[in-house]
Amino acid sequence: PNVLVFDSGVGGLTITREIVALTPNCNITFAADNAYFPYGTKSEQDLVARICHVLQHLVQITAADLVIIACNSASTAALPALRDQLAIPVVGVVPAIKPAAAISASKTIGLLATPGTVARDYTDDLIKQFAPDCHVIKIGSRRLVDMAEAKLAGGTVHADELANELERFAQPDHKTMDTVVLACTHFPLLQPELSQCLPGVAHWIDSGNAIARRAESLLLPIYQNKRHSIATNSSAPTYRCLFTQEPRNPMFLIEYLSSWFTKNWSVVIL
Ligand code: DGN
Repeated sequence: PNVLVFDSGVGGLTITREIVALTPNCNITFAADNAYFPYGTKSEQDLVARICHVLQHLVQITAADLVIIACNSASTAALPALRDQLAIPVVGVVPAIKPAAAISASKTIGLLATPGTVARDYTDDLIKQFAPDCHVIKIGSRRLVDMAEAKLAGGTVHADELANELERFAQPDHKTMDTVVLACTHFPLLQPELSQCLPGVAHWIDSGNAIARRAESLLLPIYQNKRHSIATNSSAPTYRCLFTQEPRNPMFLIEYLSSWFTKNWSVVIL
């Protein structure tokens, strides 16, 4: 099977990593629409138009059997439109409020996302549905996305800049916050730095593993149809990254990917 994982930037790689770990025999294309980066500050209307247009093309050229929208900003805006448009299953990544509410002992949860995701009704509905008994402190940050992008282009994450962005979480009345939802796929890339900055947070929740399990369950019937075994695939799977414009430091990115994956990734600019 061919799996397409999509984001506006390198954040979707955190979801890709979990998918490769769980279903290593799929052909994986990670596609970043970096020519239209960042999605996190665009209007819902612009995102729906752009994502539907790009995905139509990407699904065709990759012969995808399954697409994963590995971006909370895109998923909370465009999932219904994409599901209407595409004939293949579409998995979205949305804030993991439910597991966070279940694990938080203090019932004070931080939600770290892009400004778009934080402001969307979709996110408020998730909170109402899954965390009605929790106090949810939201931070919408575009800067953290840039910091994650810079890190994967070889840059340094500065602790004081990170602390500045997280200042809202440091208010005295937020001392009881024990759980933070990483509701942007870029943010697990900053996990070590975030933990250092907020040592009091016991649980950092991202959607990677849950999404990979959902993808696996949708892929099983596709494997069966294609007469492949999910455990052993005779032909070696291919892994590649597509970008809609040249990434900032492709050599560093390839090196970074080789620290995650045993197999080599090819990088293609569309
Ligand atoms: N990775 C995206 C998300 O999960 O919301 C954000 C990327 C962006 O364009 N800001």
